[in-house]
Parts: sequence; structure tokens; C-alpha cells
Amino acid sequence: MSVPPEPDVTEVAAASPAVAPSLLDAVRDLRRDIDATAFPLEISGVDAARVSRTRLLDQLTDHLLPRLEKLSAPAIVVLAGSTGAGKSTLVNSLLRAEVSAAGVLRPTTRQPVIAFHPDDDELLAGHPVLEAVKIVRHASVPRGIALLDAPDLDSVLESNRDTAHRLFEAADLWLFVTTVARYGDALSWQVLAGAMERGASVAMVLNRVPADSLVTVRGDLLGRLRERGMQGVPLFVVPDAGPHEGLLSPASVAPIMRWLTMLAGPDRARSVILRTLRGSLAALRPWVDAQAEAVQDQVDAASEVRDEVGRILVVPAQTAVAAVLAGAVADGPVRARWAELAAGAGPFARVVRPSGRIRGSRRSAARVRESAVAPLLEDLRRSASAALQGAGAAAERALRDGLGGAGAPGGAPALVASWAPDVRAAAREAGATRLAAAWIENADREVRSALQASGAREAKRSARVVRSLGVGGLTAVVLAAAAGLEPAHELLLSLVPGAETALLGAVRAGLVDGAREQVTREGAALERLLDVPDLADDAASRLRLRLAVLKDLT
Ligand SMILES: Nc1nc2c(ncn2[C@@H]2O[C@H](COP(=O)(O)OP(=O)(O)OP(=O)(O)O)[C@@H](O)[C@H]2O)c(=O)[nH]1
Ligand SMILES: [Mg+2]
Repeated sequence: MSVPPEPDVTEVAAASPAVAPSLLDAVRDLRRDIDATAFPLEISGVDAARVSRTRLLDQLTDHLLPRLEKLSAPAIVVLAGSTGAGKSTLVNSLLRAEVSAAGVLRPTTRQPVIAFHPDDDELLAGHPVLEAVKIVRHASVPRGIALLDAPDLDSVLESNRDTAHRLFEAADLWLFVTTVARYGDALSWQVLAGAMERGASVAMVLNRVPADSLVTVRGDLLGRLRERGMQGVPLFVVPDAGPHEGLLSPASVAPIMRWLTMLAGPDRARSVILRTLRGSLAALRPWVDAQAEAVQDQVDAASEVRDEVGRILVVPAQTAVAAVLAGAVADGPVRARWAELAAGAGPFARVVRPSGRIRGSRRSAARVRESAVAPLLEDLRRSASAALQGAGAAAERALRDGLGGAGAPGGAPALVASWAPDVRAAAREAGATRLAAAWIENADREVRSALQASGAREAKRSARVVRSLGVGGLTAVVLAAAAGLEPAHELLLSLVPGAETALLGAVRAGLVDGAREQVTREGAALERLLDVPDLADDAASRLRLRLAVLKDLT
């Protein structure tokens, strides 16, 4: 069996753009990312970048993508030819599936059937050719082409001129199917010539050719094509399968399938699209590059603002630490409450005898004294909270001053202007309250573990202290001393001589850490305004990646 030489498909392919999903997808991805790009910081050049983004988006949405989608739409391959030529059988045999009914009754196919790959659904959506045809989605159709099995043209013309017209208009490629008995018909050649005049590409299938006449018939047909100036038309010869049901052998239709697959090939289709859109696609690159640069400028500006926040907060942090070490938490109500509790019969009065011995006590009396101390703990908690809030507020003021004025990094003034003060104040109050409560709780833990850790001699003394003041009472003394209250400090040293280094140091450090923490939180709150994807370190790489993909494809 002689197989016809593979036809030269260059010309046909050039006129029949097929799908290039990768390029279309790349441009769609690019559009989505440009759409998602924001320039949140008001830095110099941002207005131009925003205008450019809008224009780029319009260009992609209104011009480039529609054109690309149109060019990427699958090529419509119409199988035409006289009734009984075997068009439906051929379609089924190419796809190895019964997508179009074939049969002995003439004519069999009354309504055109179009078959395409399910993934091409979206690309064909709204195509006018779909209106009057039966649609079959089948995965064995190569992506990028749609096979349309038409009724024979005479009957189409008789029954429905509209449908015929639409088929003629839609066809990117006519696969003209004829037989040995019919290829001489005048009508066939008229239709062929008409299709070529309209600029459609044409290929011919000589079907059901008996083995003994194969060579002769093929030669004769090639001669006729040459006579009419159609020597470029690819010709496929399919040997007669004899009386049969169902599909032709895969081998007999393989050359046609190979050729269709080649038509649909993404590389070839891409070259067609590129020829058409090369200018527009090339113009995109510097444009996208400039957008990526503008995004990088935003990222750099954000990191400058972060650095500046760190620099600005050095002084407020030092001031806050100095203030608590200087006794800010001990002033006011705490001092007054202490005086009250240390006077007369108060729990802190005469705890240590002039001899140095600790006042002995019954348990019940210690409990009374411990509860009398509770208001002092509450005063300490409130005072610590107020001091921490004050430190935070000072840090916020420093940030607003430092970032809001002339000489601040680009974008910073607008950023602090958008920083809502009331929200911040409420969050700060809650944060300071928690930090102060944690300070008290930690002190309680420190005291308890110090009591347990003390050696034999100290243990006796500790036990007396606890009997006299309760753990709560001792904790209050330690806290007040750590806050800087002098009389509390003195009492603590006379109660627990070794307290200065370990216990007192730890509780004081807790207060200092809280002050630092409160200042840090102000900076963190401001920096959260910079926590958007567009200002992340790698924000520009998204567009650069799109650019690289586009470069690879064009
Ligand atoms: N002997 C023989 N019969 C074939 C061959 N190819 C198709 N047939 C038969 O020819 C008849 C017509 O085939 P179809 O595929 O329905 O032809 P069609 O071109 O779609 O016809 P319409 O739909 O009427 O335009 C069917 O019975 C097929 O089985 C072949 O190579 N040899
Ligand atoms: Mg048919």
C-alpha cells in the first residue's frame, strides 16, 4: 500500500492559527498580576507608575488579550464533500470514536457535527459556528483544532443557506473528501476553487481508493490539481477498506492525523501569533520592566521606613527604661499606699524588731496582713500599666514626629498620616495592662521559687517572713522595691538580706523589659501597615518572572 508523501504544511498552517495555550496563559497571568499590583507608598514617581499600570492594564484587557484569544481559537477544519464519500467515517476513524453517525442511508449526516478537545471549550465559547451544529467534546481531538463533519454541500445549500454560509465563513481549512467515482464532478472543483478564493486553506482526501487503481488515480488527480494551479494543495489517499462496519484502520488515516496534529502544534501556532502580535508583545517588555522597577522602589522605600523606625525608637526606649529605673512606677498612689500600710498597726509597721528579729506571728494574723496588702498590689499593677502606656505614647509621638516631617524617608509622612491614633491608643492600653499583670505574676513566681531555693539558715528566716507577711505581702515588698520605692527596698533588705542580687534584680528586669517591649510594640504596629504583599521583599520578582516567561515565548 502506498502512503502519500507528507504534504508541505507551512502555508496551510500559516493561514490557520491554532492554539498556543502557553503564550495566551502567559499574557493572562501577566494581566492578572498587573491587575493585582498596587503602589501603596506615596513615593516620588508613584503617580507615573500608577498611570502606567492603568494604561498597561487597558492595553492588555482591551486589545492584546482579545486579539490573542481570537488568534488562539482552535482552527476549524471542515470536512466537506459529496454524500457517501465517507466523511463521517473518516472523522470517527481519526478520533477512534463514534462521534458522528455514519451509514448507508443517503444523506446520513443532516446536521453538522463539530468535535473539539474539552480544554478548548473556553477558547471556542461564543464562536458563531457553534450555533447550528451538534457539539461533541472529545479528548482525542488534538487541542487547537475543531473537526467539523458537514452534510454534503448540495443538501446544506438546499436546506439551509444560513448554515452553509456560516460554515463557509468559519472554515479555516477545508478538508475536501471525495472518491474515485466523484472526483471528476464539476461541483467538487467549483467548491474547491470557491474556498480557495475566499482565502481558506484546502487539503484533499481521495477516499475509498481500490488498491489496484491507487497509483493511476493519484497521478491523475495530481495532474488535475496542477492544471488548476492547485499543486500546493496537500493530497491524502485513503485506500478502500472494503465493505465494513465502523472505523477504518488507524494506519490508513495516520497521515491525516499526523498532519492535523502538526497544524495544531503549539510551536507552529505560536509562530503565527507571534508574526501577528510581535510588535505589541515586544512593546510590553520595557513597560512591564518599568512596573517591576516601580514595585522595587516601593519595596526599597518600605525597608527604609522600617530602618528609620528602628533608629527613631532608640531614644524613647532609653527614656522609658530610665524612667522605670528612676522610680516612675513607685511615685504617686504607690508611695501613698505604702505610707498608709507602714504606719500605725499597718502590716508593714514594725515587721523587723530593733534586734533584727522578725516579728513572730500567728497564721491568722498573717492572713489579715496579707489581705491588707492586696490594695498595694493593685496600685502597683495600675501604676506599672500607666508607666508603660506613657512609654508607648512617647514612642508613638516620636514616630509621628520623626516620620511625618521633612527629611523623613519617602512615603513615610503619608503612612503615619494613615495610622489611626485612637485604634493605637486602645491597643496600647490593652497591651500595657497585660504586661503589668504579667509583671506582678512573674514576681509572685520569683518570690515563691526564691523561698524554696534558700539554704538552711535562710530557710528559717524566710519561714518567719512568710508567717509575718504572707507570700503576697513579701511579693508586694519586692515589687515596690523593684519599682524604686526606697522604704520598701530597706524593708526588703532587712527581711531577706541576700535579696538585692537575685530576686530584686529579676523583678526589676521584668519591669525594664516591659518598658522596652512597649516601645517596640509601637514600632511593630506602624510596621504592620507595611505588611502587604506589594511591599514584601520579593514583590517585584512576580512581575520579573512573568517577564522572563514572556521573553522565552516570544
Ligand atoms: N466499501 C467501503 N465503504 C466505506 C468506506 N468508507 C466508508 N464507507 C461506507 O460508506 C458509507 C457512507 O459513509 P459515511 O461516512 O456515512 O459518509 P458521509 O460522507 O458522512 O455521508 P453523508 O453524511 O451522507 O454526507 C457507510 O456505510 C460507510 O461504512 C470504505 O473505505 N470502503
Ligand atoms: Mg456523514
